[in-house]
Amino acid sequence: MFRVGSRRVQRLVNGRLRNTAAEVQSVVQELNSSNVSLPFSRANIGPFFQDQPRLDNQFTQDITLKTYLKRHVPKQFLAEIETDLELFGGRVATDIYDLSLRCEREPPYLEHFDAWGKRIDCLVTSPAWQKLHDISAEEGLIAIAYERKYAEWSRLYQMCKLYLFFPSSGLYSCPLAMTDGAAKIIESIQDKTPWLMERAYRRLTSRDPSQFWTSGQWMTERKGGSDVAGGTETVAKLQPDGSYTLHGYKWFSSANDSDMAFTLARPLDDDGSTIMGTKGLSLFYLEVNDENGNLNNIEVQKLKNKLGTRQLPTAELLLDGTKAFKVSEDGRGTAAISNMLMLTRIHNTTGAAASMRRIVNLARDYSTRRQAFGNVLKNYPLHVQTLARMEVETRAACLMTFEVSRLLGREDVDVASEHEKQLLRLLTPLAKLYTGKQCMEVVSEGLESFGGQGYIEDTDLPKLLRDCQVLTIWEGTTNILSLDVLRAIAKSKGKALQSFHEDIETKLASAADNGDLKTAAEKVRQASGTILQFAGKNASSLEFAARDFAYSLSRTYMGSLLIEQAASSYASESDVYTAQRWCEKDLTPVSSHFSNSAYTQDATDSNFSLVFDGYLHPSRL
Ligand code: UCC
Repeated sequence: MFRVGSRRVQRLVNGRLRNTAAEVQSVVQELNSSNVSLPFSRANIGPFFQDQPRLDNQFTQDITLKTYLKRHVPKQFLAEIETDLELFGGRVATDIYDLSLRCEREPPYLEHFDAWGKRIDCLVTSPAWQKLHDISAEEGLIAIAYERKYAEWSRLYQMCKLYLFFPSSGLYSCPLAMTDGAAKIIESIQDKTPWLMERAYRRLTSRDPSQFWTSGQWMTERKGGSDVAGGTETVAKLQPDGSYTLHGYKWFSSANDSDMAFTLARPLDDDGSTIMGTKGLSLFYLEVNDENGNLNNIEVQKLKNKLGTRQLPTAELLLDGTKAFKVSEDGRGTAAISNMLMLTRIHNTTGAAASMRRIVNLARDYSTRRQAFGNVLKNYPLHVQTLARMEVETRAACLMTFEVSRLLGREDVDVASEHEKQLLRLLTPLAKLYTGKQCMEVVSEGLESFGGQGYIEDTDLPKLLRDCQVLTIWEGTTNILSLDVLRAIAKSKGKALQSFHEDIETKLASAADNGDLKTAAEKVRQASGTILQFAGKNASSLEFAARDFAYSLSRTYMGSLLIEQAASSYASESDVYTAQRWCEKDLTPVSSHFSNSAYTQDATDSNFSLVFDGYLHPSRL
């Protein structure tokens, strides 16, 4: 019990006394001799008392993932896949998680020169980062998708494993995303460049750490990353042996400890000129080091100082005669690299869903441990309501991730119908853009649920938020991807949208006999109809509405996925509840904003006036 022995002591405790050292000493002596028991004396402080959140097996507790797999993977494959995911779900909560923490604490750095002044541009990475390279190979994180041991379900299995990996990967998931994309490109062009199968594909898809290669994707140049056609300055000079040398500056090159890269450049004509725009771009394959281990005429100018993903080396690279090989037809560079973009966008989606799942798991566990106002957090309905809203978002993002992966698996082995291919093309940017935004919201809310501890670096929680911010940016920002959604619809002459609508109808049909899902299903059906109608009537002004349009498609499709899962025989009551809660949202913000005249010329003008109201440089407007 806190009992104060004398007025002098009381004043000292209250901190009002300006003591000399001698006075303090005498007070302390008085305290020691007066049997006073103070709570923060060294003897009484005791062990620290906040119980920290625990990471349990990340597969075993994932109801949404387990149910989805049961619904889709045939029995002859399911047991093996589940066994491996369960083992891996344990590792990502233990040894792999520990490696990821080490990567955060030992970020990569660059040694430009050796002790004798020779330029070496040596990238130094943590031993933990290198260990994650080996684990990635051994666990088959790329190989699984290309071995195709589980037929079309191989891709889903691989993505589920990557989903478990992402928040414990120390961002090694970034090189894996690009490696996967590179393998997909090489596979798609193997008829024309069979030598790349032996040279690179074999290594990208290896399970042997000593053979396993990772790949970079160097697209972004000094003028920016979105407008690739306008920003690519790199030129390619033909050499007598048929190879090229590349000359350019790559501005944002992630995981630059990779072994190879795909990049875009403009081949020089005989007279030294190039073709501008998309039509001038070709795709090139290069290896980062030559046969002696020296950089392939690449200078690493600097490592980027980033908000997050600090575990991951990201560099500015000067290509100064880098030997490379053209692997697309002239002018087909953007189209050829889009196979890679599609994969990295799906990886991005997986990372977003995984980050949400991780923070929700941690926040849930913490709510059973943390006491406040005399009770455990889990007993406060307001707190649980907040967690429930996060859980609904997370389940929707997860189902979107799994569904896109499943469709990709069908495309991989050439069993996807035309309708499914169009759907995959449309869903890929939708999934990437929408889950990126959801992730920021849920992870931020998740940190808040830890109170001040969520803001403290030592808890390893803040990095979750820092690392998520990039998911809305790289591989295409939200607006760029919203425009890509329109590109997918236009390229298919509207068939992609029709496939979307039909697929939703099929999903809703599975819930036709379920009274609990009736209202939700009706809402999704109406939303899908509204979207079709809106696109039909406003085709010419869709660009104004692109973001809201993309959000509408995403929310509506996620609604249908949640309903389909909730209607399955493996579903729990919470699946039904999730679908009901989701469908209470405004599923079609594009229609609501349209009603408010948000896409008119007047609104555009007002937006401009609003944004620049008070701007101090009118001459720039
Ligand atoms: O590189 C980066 C960082 C690497 C780190 C990776 C980590 C991943 C982590 C995952 C988490 C673990 S970031 C930079 C990434 N850059 C982008 O994402 C580019 C963003 N910009 C775009 O997406 C633009 O929309 C562009 C570049 C595609 C627009 O270019 P254009 O020149 O205007 O494109 P066009 O003319 O519309 O299309 C050219 C061709 C067309 O083919 P054809 O002629 O056959 O019709 C298009 O259909 O490319 C085709 N195409 C596509 N095909 C364009 N986009 C796509 C697509 N998404 N899918 C299929």
